[in-house]
Amino acid sequence: MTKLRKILIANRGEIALRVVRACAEAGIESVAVFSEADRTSLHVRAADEAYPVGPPPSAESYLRGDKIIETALASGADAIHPGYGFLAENAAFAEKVLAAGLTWIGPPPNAMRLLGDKLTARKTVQAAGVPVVPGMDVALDDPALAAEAAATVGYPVLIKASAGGGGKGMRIVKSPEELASALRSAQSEATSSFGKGTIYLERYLEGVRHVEIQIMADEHGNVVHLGERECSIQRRYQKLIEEAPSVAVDADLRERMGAVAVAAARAAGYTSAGTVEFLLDKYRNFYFLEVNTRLQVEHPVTEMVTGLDLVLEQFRIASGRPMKFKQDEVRLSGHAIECRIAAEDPFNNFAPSLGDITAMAEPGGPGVRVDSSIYRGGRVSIYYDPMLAKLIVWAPTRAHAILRMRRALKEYRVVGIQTNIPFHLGVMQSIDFQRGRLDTGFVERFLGNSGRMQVEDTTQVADVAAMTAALVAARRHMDSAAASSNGQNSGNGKGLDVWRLSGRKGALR
Ligand code: MV4
Repeated sequence: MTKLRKILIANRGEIALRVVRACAEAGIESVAVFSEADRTSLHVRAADEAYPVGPPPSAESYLRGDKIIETALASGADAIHPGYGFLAENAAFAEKVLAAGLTWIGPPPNAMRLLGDKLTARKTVQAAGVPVVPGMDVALDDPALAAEAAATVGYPVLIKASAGGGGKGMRIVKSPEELASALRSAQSEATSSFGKGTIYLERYLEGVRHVEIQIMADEHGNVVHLGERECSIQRRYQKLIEEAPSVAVDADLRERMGAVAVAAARAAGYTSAGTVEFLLDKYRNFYFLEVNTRLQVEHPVTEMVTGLDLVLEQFRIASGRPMKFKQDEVRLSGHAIECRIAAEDPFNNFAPSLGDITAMAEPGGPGVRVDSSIYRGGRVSIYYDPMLAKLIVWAPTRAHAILRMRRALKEYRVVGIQTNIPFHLGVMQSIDFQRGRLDTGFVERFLGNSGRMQVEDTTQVADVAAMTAALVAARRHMDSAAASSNGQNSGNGKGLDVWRLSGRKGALR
């Protein structure tokens, strides 16, 4: 057992702050690292110590493993937490951390290798009896072989990069004619993104749900699952909304999927937090997709329904202690939803929105959690991911959680840049979402042919009309009040209204 005294967090943004907070609660000192663009960031201000690691581009700062390990050693840290993204799933980096005599707060590098490569993961879990999406367990280097594989699997097929992530190198192929060019472009995208062009092929399943199981394993042979997250609401393979539990999963299915996820983790000698992704069809058949060997963006929804703190559990596991709980002690309670708030304009094809945040108000109140990295005066730059914050709500029921999310989204104000908050409000108001009718086609159906949020949305027209009417009324009222009383409170009650309305006008901006 190694007691953790000081942890360096090799990340930025909300997840760096999230880990700093866990350190503070565990009585562990925290060390932040930052690029030149992040000098005034919240994670830097919140950590006990902070050190620069390079210029804004992540390749010259947050991806500089050597510099980060050097900083950890110089600061006297005894462990590194990678957050998600950047170096989190880099087995070679994890090995270097260990070789430097530091504790790696993540899975063993071998397990990361075994499960991080999707083709290897498919083979590994299949050997453990896990059902996988119909496909071919061979790398597709030869186009003739690929055509044969696709014909055997049946169209439509989905080409995937073995080193994949974020949808890079993924191509849907609907007919044999499209295969050759899709193979070439997938291969070159995989090579440029991952430095490895290995691709493989699966049957492309449609009308299914994306459901993932959170697992947690310690060094004492305890492997547990913490239930599922429904993640079908994605755009361009990026998740937008996640919830726990899934309306499509009952106790029996949860137990079966959980057991399979645990078997996959055991087969790889996994420890720490991880996620096993599945597709779930309407007949309740489920198929293994891939394993994410890290703490995920959406981990808070699992925390809200289990009452556990996954980062604190990661600390326990990394220090060699057994987990605090056994499978039969994991209890799910209520419902949690997460909306990823991003600097993207939903009325303009989700174009990135850059600039300075000139004003901001975050929601609060019962059942609301905001894991955010933004602040007034902060800047959204081209250098990093557009995700600004995660808005997470918990309520006893799903219906209440949806109402709570709508309320919280309306409280959220970000001035200076565009955000996707209107998209989230639209989804919370959609009948399909409210009924839990979710599948991988949800976002496409919701946005329609244009791929954009439609301003014609009835509730929005009503909102805009109401706001315009209020502004016009306020302006008229002030003009007439100014004419009759010179803008002073004349004591006839009219003046008070002027100030109230002008205050409201200010708040509407
Ligand atoms: C699939 C799939 C259908 N068939 N694989 C998306 C992200 C990645 N982690 C896995 N993903 C998918 N893999 C096969 N063989 C459907 C998805 C998928 C999806 C696809 C298109 C549009 C939205 C989606 C949402 C979730 C998952």
